[in-house]
Amino acid sequence: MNTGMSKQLDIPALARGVQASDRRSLAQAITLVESGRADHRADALTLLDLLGTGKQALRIGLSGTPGVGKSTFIESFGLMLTGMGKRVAVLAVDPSSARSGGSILGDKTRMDHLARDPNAFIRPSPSQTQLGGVARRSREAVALCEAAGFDIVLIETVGVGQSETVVAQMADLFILLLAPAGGDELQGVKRGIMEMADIILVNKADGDLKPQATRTCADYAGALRLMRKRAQDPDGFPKALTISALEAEGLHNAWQQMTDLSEWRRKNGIWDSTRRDQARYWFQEEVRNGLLQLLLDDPNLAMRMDAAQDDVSNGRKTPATAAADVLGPLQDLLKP
Ligand SMILES: Nc1nc2c(ncn2[C@@H]2O[C@H](COP(=O)(O)OP(=O)(O)OP(=O)(O)O)[C@@H](O)[C@H]2O)c(=O)[nH]1
Ligand SMILES: [Mg+2]
Repeated sequence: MNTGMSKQLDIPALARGVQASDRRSLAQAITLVESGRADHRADALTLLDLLGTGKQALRIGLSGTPGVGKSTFIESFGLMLTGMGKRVAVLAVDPSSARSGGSILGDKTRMDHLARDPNAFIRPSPSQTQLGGVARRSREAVALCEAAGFDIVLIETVGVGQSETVVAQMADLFILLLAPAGGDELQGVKRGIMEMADIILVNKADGDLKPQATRTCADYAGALRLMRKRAQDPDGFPKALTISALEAEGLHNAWQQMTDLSEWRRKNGIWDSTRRDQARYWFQEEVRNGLLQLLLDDPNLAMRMDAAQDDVSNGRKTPATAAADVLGPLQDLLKP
């Protein structure tokens, strides 16, 4: 834990620091919500309650497989936004251990200018635990950035499956970054992830790759048109565009599309209803995870779980019967 956190924390002072957009306070507050310690958790809840819900940032989820250009995009897109006078926070959600020290170093150089921009705040991904923990910390970090008055919060994740769902559940817009595809086949993008995307950006539309990027973009635009119409979309969305993060091409258009979409959603009540749905979703997740944790912390139950797992792996019991045996006494407990 950070040096500044060994002492008793002055939570009201920390809250004021965050609201005044003091970077050190914000960094410290994020460290606090990321902490696994029980006393830190209590402080974190107090802090989040003190901050309450204030101004809303535009939360943009961004996903893409390794090497597609996420860091390069965040650097050039982020600089474009700060150049327009916007304040931009960047967070990373990384549930896997896939991110090596190397790519964190890579990020440092790729987001070099943005990292030094006084109107930007970049928070690298915390060391990974299970997805439930990552999701909570990221969601609370987003709330802290909002409380600190950022206009835009970019939430990046490597496309590894589950993490997209987590990011989509805390974002107002979900952007999928893709690279130009090799042949005429669509890249192995899972249908579920395509269905989450509000805007697909085919990156690297520059130099030799440009014709390929244009073709890939047309393929995806076609695929998107075949998908079921969603209630949260105006005509023409979701859509696919080409960009070059490296040459900062197409970024203004991408931003225009994002603002058009989010303004339409605000006007049509979808922005608010989505945030309400998300709040309910996270409440349910917290309760689910909390219940599970309560149970796993109980030494008796842990022993029974171990025994039941042995029975299942040895074929003495079916998974369903073993689970019913473990849960039976709990059901009795909950009976009035
Ligand atoms: N030609 C071209 N290359 C790009 C573009 N954007 C990124 N690249 C290159 O693609 C490589 C990967 O870029 P990154 O931005 O590190 O990709 P990433 O998605 O952040 O990768 P991970 O952090 O490993 O998940 C680098 O060599 C970039 O220079 C682009 O618009 N055009
Ligand atoms: Mg990166």
